[in-house]
Amino acid sequence: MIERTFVMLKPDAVQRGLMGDIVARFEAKGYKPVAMKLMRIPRELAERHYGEHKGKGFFNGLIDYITSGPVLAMVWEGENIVADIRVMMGKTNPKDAMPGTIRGDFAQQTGRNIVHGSDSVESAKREIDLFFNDYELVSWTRSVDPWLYE
Ligand code: DAT
Ligand code: MG
Repeated sequence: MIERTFVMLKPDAVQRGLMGDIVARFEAKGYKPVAMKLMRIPRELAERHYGEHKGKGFFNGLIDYITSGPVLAMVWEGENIVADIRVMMGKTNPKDAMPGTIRGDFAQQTGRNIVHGSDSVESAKREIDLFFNDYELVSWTRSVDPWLYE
């Protein structure tokens, strides 16, 4: 199934100059970019995005972190992409993330784990809606698609 997922490179990824490395992994895998924007997340949007964690001990720190600088908000498309990008990201705590994963290769602490990816198709729809207008989602045909999908 071709799906879309919401991926966000967090302020530490932007500050550390890792955007290109991470985007390159998704491109190399053959995923198709559908939307990208560099933005500073308003606090209210951050709280809605992470609504499921409201009331937890780390919530305020998480909101401070995610609003502390620009993020790269993106939508990517591909076969089974929602679950598969979670695998490419690695475990939430980078200490448990395998080498070869984004968090395993580039991060050390849960509170600085550099990347967000939707955890289900439903979450992806909700998060894409939160961050992007319809006109910002680009549907396009790519000439290499027959070399990725039979
Ligand atoms: P994920 O980002 O892997 O989907 P999550 O949805 O459980 O993980 O949590 C969202 C973010 O909140 C996570 O990327 C980092 C932060 N976080 C989660 N659990 C935490 C904890 N126990 N202590 C500190 N930060 C935490
Ligand atoms: Mg999550």
